[in-house]
Amino acid sequence: MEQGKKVIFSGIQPTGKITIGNYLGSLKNWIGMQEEFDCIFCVVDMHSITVTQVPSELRKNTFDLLALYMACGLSPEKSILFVQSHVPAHAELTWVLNTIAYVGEMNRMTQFKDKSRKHADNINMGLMDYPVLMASDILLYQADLVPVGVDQKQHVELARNLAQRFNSRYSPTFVVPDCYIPPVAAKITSLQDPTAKMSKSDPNENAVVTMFDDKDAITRKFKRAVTDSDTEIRFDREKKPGVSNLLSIYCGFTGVTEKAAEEEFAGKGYGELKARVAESVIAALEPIQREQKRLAADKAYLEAVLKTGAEKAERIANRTLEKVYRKVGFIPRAR
Ligand code: ATP
Ligand code: LTN
Repeated sequence: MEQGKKVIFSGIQPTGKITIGNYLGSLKNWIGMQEEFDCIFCVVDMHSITVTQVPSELRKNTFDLLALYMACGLSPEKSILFVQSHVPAHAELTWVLNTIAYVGEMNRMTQFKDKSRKHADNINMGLMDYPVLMASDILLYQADLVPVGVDQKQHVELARNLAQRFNSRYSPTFVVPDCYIPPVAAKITSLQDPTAKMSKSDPNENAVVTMFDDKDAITRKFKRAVTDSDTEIRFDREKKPGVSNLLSIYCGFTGVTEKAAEEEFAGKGYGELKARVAESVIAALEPIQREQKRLAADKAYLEAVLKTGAEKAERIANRTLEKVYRKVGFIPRAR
């Protein structure tokens, strides 16, 4: 870590197939940050067991996600890439932060309420504690900036509050992180219900385009995407959420501005819009998919990346955890 550079921390859960929403809202924005900042990117496997997982699938998804990170352009030379469960400090700091997080504020977290509704048979303590674990991820590395999709803003706010609360109750310890929400495509919505977030746990396959979908699947899903009954192609999130979502996806994958996209599609029909969006997604995903496949087949390499990543991450995390333990009054273990 270089002195004076800002620190970036972010992560994605290895639950199922990563969607183009995850990619545009988070992963894609991390790539360019590697040049300017000290970046730490995590596969947050501990978060994913807050909903029921099949262990063998979780293992596969973890490697697949790391391979996807690298295929998209995250470099283990430039950034720290690691798996959350390899660094015990995440769980350890969570315990301490739990003691300054209030049940009332945890109960108000939107994602907790949503997931409690979706998984009514498994409202476990981990699901409620999820945002505190996320705060630990961020605060352990003294991150200045957390690039996430808009749905995670409330969780980053909680991390800020916990950092400030700890700092004022004990003494300055944590950097108070800022949230970075991308200017375009911060919330890609479902292709079947354009008012709902595109989510990798959505059981309706047609609603979601994943980073692993082939050409035919992508074309088919966009063809079936819900739009509206008028014919005009323009951004209007309120009145035309489906069309706006398609335009956002197009802008996200091509780098074209919103205004330019509107001009490009002026007077065209929805059929053409859908076909062109599909083409832009296919063109962007094809090289990523090829590289992801190649990397995922090289387990030994991925394991080596994770080993180095965990060692680097642990050094930083343990420094923060030691400070925290000292401040709360835990006596140091004799060496
Ligand atoms: P799940 O459906 O399993 O809850 P998820 O699809 O919300 O998962 P996460 O692992 O929770 O995925 O999120 C990873 C990152 O992707 C976060 O930064 C989140 O804000 C971002 N993200 C998720 N869905 C979208 C979306 N539809 N549009 C933009 N960003 C998104
Ligand atoms: N909760 C996040 C994933 C996540 C995360 C983090 C993101 C876990 N820990 C730390 C940024 C920083 C989500 O996207 N659902």
